[in-house]
Amino acid sequence: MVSGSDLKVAVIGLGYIGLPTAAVIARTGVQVLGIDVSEHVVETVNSGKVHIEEVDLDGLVSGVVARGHLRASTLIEPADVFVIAVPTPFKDDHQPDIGYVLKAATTVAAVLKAGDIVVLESTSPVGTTEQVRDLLAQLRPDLKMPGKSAELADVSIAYCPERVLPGRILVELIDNDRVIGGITPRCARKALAFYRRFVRGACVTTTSRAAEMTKLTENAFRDVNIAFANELSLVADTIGVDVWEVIRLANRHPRVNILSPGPGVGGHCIAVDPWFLVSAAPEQTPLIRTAREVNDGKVAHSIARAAALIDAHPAKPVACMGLAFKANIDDFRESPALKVAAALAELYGERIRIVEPYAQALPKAFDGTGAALIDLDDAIEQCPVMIVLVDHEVFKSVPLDERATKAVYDTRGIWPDQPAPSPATAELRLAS
Ligand code: SAJ
Repeated sequence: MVSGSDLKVAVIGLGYIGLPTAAVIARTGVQVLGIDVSEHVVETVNSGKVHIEEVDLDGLVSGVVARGHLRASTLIEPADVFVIAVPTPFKDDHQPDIGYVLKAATTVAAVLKAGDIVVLESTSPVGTTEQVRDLLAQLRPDLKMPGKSAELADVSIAYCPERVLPGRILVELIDNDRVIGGITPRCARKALAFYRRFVRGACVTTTSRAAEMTKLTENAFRDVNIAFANELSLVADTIGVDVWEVIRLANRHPRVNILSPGPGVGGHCIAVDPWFLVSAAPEQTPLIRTAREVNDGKVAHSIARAAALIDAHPAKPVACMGLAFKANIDDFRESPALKVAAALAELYGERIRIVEPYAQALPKAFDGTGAALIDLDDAIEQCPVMIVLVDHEVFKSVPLDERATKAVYDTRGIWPDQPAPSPATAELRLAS
């Protein structure tokens, strides 16, 4: 591999993973070219700005762009390392869609040369990296591809999943351990040398297929564990017990660590990736599939419980607290909080007030419903009914004396000291 600052890296896809990755690599002094299909994204990055909210990303991007280490374009250029970080959604039937990955590989094929490294970072079904290799082989018959023959390959191809947590991306990109799966051991070693340039965590090599399954396993593990917490919340609701107290108590056991129930599981990873395992082995994955169904089902349950509380307080304004898919971020994609709030806005119209400090305006889902975006202070003043949907820090800090008289449905358990609802409301809750 080319050494030092002569190294040229192209990152394909400047989204939530690609842009921070490109910026972190550029910070090491390497020349990074970010490729995106969106003119808007390219222009934003080239002007030193960011199109996504992530802690400290704006300062980092403006710095590396100003120093000339990061540049964006819609057009690919030759490079020494290609990092593919594009979305891998699923289709309506929960089958994975690797179309963007294959399109990115086609883009790379146009400029690929002997000695280059191609790394796929997108969460992908097992076997995708081999499919990328096969596509590159088909498009570039002049280059020897790894694993195709006993001959030494011209290019190295590996899979290295991102595992960063939104809100902590810049820290975790550096500190988390990385799993690097090569099509061949030599591919893995080449990719390892690249990641060691900017990763402080341990870099562990394996095969591309094991690395692909590892990534899916991590997110399925979290989904199954959240489903357990969500199922407990359904049991507790049915029998009239405070699930938060039960979890706090159970977690005092040295080998029990139950996660938190919520209004469902959102984001573009945990609610998606387990389906890639289910689709690979449908007969062998009843647990993973059921966990997905339990978590998805929590949205309807939360709507019903919120509606019961709202019905118990006719004509009163209702504050829906939060729209983001999780705490302290501005990402509303696949958000259960947004789904619950939008359904309540459809049902109750202008009675619904949305509090979301991370939104400038209400998302399209609220168009025509009459729901309004208000700030937290107005909600505390105006709304006797409160539905907590996101555990934003700013919501947690509302003291009891400002909410003691409110009728609250707290899907996130952020206000453990909230007085129990009146008996009439409790009955409605149990009936829902
Ligand atoms: N959630 C709960 N209860 C919990 C924890 C989470 O309801 O106890 C909900 C959140 O509110 C949110 C969803 O689950 O709606 C997912 O949030 P998250 O914080 O668990 O995960 P993500 O989607 O932000 O990031 C995950 C991480 N994976 C794991 O923790 C195994 C991250 O490390 C991955 O890099 C990321 O997916 C990804 O890109 O795959």
